[in-house]
Amino acid sequence: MTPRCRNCAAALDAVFCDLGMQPIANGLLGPGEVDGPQTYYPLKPLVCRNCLLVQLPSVVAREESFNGSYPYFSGQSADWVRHCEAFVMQALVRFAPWHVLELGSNDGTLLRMFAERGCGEVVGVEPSGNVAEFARTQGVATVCDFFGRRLVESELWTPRWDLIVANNVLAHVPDLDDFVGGMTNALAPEGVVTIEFPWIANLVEQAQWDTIYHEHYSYFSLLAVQRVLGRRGLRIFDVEQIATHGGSLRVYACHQGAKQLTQAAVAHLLRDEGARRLHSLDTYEDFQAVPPAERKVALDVLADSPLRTAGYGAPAKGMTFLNYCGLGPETIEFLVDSTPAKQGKFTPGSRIPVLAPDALTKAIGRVLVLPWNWAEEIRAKIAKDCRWKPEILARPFA
Ligand code: DWN
Repeated sequence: MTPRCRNCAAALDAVFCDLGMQPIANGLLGPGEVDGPQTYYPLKPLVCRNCLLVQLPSVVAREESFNGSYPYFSGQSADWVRHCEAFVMQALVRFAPWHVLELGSNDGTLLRMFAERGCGEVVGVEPSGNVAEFARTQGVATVCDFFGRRLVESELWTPRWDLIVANNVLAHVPDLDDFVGGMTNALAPEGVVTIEFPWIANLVEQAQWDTIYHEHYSYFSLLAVQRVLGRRGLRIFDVEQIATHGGSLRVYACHQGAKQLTQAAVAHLLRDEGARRLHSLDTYEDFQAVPPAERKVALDVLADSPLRTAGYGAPAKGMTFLNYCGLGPETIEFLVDSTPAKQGKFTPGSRIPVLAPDALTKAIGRVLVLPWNWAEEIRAKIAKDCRWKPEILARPFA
């Protein structure tokens, strides 16, 4: 059956790229699973000829990724915590919200900051039970469920939310109509929605192909998000570029008829996207996901080395990289990651053990930083903790 665009329902047949069969990126394996069978799904994002939304067909159910053993806890990165602090202060000054709702609130890192600064009602919605439970231990009221129209009608009912925050969650939503429709129904008449997402301009122009994985259903331009929100009653009134996750956008939206004045930044960035040909189907159909040189360099550099190599960080993006390049424990002996939920597990597909950072001993002469988006923070940690100064590598290699 021909897949349909999750924004406009047009038939999808234009291919963005094809990264072969890949496991679920955050589907880390327990010790009892590492030798068992694994499930792989086609990682072949398509682009809608009608609205230019780049997207993975919904071949993987959201419950496969977001369940009781989701291993990503956003507070593990100090740079991310600093990013949240800056946003919270900016949002409090600009909007002075009382009722704050965060969608995909993860471990409560951001919401706790709103609660500590006196907001009257602070609630998170997080579908992964283990992460939601952790947030509750941090004192953050968290509804463990998938957000959408149904949840709004059942639990979050009255449209009282002055600020709805959706950071790095829109890409994870298979049913955009249900999710964004729920935002519209929950938002106070003069409320504001803020949405952060990796900007597809960087994926295309910097070949950030490893950010494509089974967990990210969609890959957004500003134009695509404007169309997704516009079809469900929301208007983008401001936008800014931010540095997180390889370069993202933060958009500010409100009800179509709300008083917020649309800032010139929106038109400017749309014009910029046009100039970068991101409003042209050809740009997406011609996308060469993995620079051939990079895959070869990865294999030459990593596989043919006298140095024993470990990886730093076990990010979802790292799973695409390891599996697409065919790198396993014979090349990268283990990964270290500060997230307790990832330690003692094995990477999906490549079956590389994930250990705590103290596993990095001087026997390791080379370290591959898999979350290149946090390379600076990780390089500083390696410099401080590894007195023998291992060689450090990070994408892009070419
Ligand atoms: O969209 C998503 C983004 C926001 O976060 C989700 N799909 C899941 C996740 O993607 P990711 O796993 O690629 O994100 P990160 O933030 O690049 O992952 C960094 C990993 O590295 C984490 O497992 C934590 C770890 N880490 C560490 O061990 N020591 C990170 C830093 C900075 C460190 O110092």
